[in-house]
Amino acid sequence: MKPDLTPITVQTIAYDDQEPGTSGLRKKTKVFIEKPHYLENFIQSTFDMLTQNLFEGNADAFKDKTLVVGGDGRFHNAVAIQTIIKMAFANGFGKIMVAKNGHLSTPAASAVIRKNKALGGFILSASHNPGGIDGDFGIKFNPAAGGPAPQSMTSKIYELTKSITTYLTMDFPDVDLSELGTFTVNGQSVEVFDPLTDYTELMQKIFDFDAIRTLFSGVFDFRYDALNAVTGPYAKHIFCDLLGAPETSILHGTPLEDFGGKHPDPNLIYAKELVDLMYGKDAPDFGAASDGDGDRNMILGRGIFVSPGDSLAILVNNAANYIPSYRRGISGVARSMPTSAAVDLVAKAHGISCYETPTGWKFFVNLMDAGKCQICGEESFGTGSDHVREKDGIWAVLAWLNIIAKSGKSVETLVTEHWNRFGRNYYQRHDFEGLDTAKAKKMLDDARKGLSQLRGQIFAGSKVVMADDFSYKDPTNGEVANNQGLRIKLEDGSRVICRLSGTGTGGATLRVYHDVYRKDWREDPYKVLVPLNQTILSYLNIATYCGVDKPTVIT
Ligand code: G16
Repeated sequence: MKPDLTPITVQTIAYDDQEPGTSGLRKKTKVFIEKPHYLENFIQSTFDMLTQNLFEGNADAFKDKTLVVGGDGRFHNAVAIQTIIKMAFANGFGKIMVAKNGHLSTPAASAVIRKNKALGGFILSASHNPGGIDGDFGIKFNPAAGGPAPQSMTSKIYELTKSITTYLTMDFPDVDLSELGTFTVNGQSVEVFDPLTDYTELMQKIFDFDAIRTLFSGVFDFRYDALNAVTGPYAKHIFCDLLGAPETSILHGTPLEDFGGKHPDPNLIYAKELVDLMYGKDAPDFGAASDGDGDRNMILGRGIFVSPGDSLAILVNNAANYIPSYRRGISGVARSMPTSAAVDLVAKAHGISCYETPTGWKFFVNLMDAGKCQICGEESFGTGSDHVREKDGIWAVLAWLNIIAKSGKSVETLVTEHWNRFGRNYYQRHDFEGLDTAKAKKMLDDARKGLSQLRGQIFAGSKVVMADDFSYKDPTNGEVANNQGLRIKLEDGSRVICRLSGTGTGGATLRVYHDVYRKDWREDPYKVLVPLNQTILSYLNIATYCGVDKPTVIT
């Protein structure tokens, strides 16, 4: 029986809380399930934003356009994907490309959008946030360049969600996503594609697979923890099938709807099993982990954790020497403002530009499109390059493996050689989760007011040379982003930064970032950071404002 492809107009009510945060719309899963048409409103508003922003309101604009759809496999993905397929059909998309089983990592989505010249794609994920009915769900739209939607798009989507009254859909049976294939009706098609193909091809172009294969064929002991999230199949295919690592090197490699109860965040707290292994007796040579949607990474050597800021700096310093795709040198680098300034020193030594942007990968995208930066990174365990327009967990792991394979050096040697040459940025982020939003905002507002008086004063034993609320002017289009975090810079090169997270789903999360620079790196990291930590907490007066004085998570 032919499906009925008549668009149906459904009446809906608008919500006022659909403003995308640092990376898309993230809410408790129950919000998406229990609030009528919550997901549909966001999708229709995105389609309407596209027709208004790009096609002057032309309703036929999507006829020859492709939309990519996939997600990290978390609970509610399957339902949401079928909703999007029907709405995209009703809104006239010529082709809808859906990943097999709906599983598509964020960097792979970026690769697929770019390779297929799609108008964009929806990625269903709340990234590193826990999943399941009591966890989080999320949706983000990436336009044609393959990166996160810029502010001009997300604010328009938000505006439209506040006044939406109807959306379009169709009534046809769910598409079977378990088999590859294409189904076409009246010139519109749904293609179920293999999510590994385009991404793997790209990795093979960038890295020296032969060198890594040789490394794996020896005694090198490798572990990768996919944390029951989307990268499991990518890791098995790339590290095991193509590079020869044993299957046992992949931990938690099967994507599960609730991540097996895990918090799919690759850091020292949530990837504890891997961390214990890497610090234990007979530890492997190399360990890595990735998050829910595969864009974050954590790198460990035997008994050593590589902080994201150091990882970025070390990759930039070594890429041209060892990784085929970067052999002509790196055109420029970027880091988010709270990320440790370790990469700045490397950029200076290499004579390349280094950009400091607000938190959010979307700020790197314009720089990459303009050819101003090639490798970027964030303290939140994100590293990537201009091969796609998202951060990329498996890319970072392959980059480290490629450097290790070609240099013959261990993780520990690469890190300590780096510190010997450049000095060390001792770095820690303290998160205070679940704060009352109004109280946390008031605390930062009051702290902001005092910043101008801090200049010249002694703070944690060093003179304050700069204290402000970070503003960023995009060098490619002049767009300004204000209020991106309070930062205090000291004469000895150290910095402390405070901002509220834009990815949480319950209350406010205060993030306090400590970045202490020492030329001699042999000091105890915890002792080095204590004075700065104590001074900033008393400056914020967090105990009085928020009733807490200890972070919930330290990374
Ligand atoms: C997202 C963004 C990143 C950002 C991170 C943390 O990552 O893509 O650019 O650094 O959130 O943001 P916040 O400090 O506001 O919580 P992901 O991996 O969650 O998509």
